Amino acid sequence: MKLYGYWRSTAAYRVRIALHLKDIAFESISVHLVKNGGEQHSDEYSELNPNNLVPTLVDGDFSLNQSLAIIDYLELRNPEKALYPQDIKSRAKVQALALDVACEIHPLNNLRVQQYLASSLSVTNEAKQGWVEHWMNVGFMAIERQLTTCAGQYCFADTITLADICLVAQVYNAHRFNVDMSAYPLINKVVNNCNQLPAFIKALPENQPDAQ
Ligand SMILES: N[C@@H](CCC(=O)N[C@@H](CS)C(=O)NCC(=O)O)C(=O)O
Repeated sequence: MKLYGYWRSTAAYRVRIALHLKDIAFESISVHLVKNGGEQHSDEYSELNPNNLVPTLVDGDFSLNQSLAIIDYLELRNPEKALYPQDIKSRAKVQALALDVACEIHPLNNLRVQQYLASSLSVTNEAKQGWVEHWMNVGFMAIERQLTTCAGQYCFADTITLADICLVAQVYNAHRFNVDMSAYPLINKVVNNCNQLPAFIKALPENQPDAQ
């Protein structure tokens, strides 16, 4: 299996965590998101993923984009070490938490959005930082409230799920952008617990071969 990603990509980070949790061997192929105007825009990569975004998973002659679709594929392909609870209501709750990160926070702060703010709308670095902090805080506030009803050691009781995978990667990104996380004790606790686990440590951006 091959994973096209980038060490700092939060979406690729999610998939790496899932692969390590499931003990699936994979080869990482780096797509540098900044060098030469961004390798995600190269003809070769565009052929593989017309969205020009990472990650893309290649499993034999099958390729797939969208980190949550990839994780769902891995879950069905390798159901042991499940990333979702069995009970359908719990499963739906976990999915909703994951989507709270993947749909409500991540896309607004993506590289291409930030590039557009700066280049087409002439937004200053300071205002861009304000944008990032605003959308992260809106999302984290809602997640923190939800965790009061469902968190245990992890987002959903005491078992690792897709929600933890998404949250850990997003909080990494928040630290990268110096977002003040002090208002989110439950998020910090859950992320701290996850980051003690070998799969999460192996998946850390700094532990990737293309980390600079
Ligand atoms: N919804 C997509 C998001 C993918 C995405 O936005 N990836 C970012 C890195 S985290 C990217 O490739 N950005 C490149 C760009 O914005 O040009 C997923 O979950 O896979």
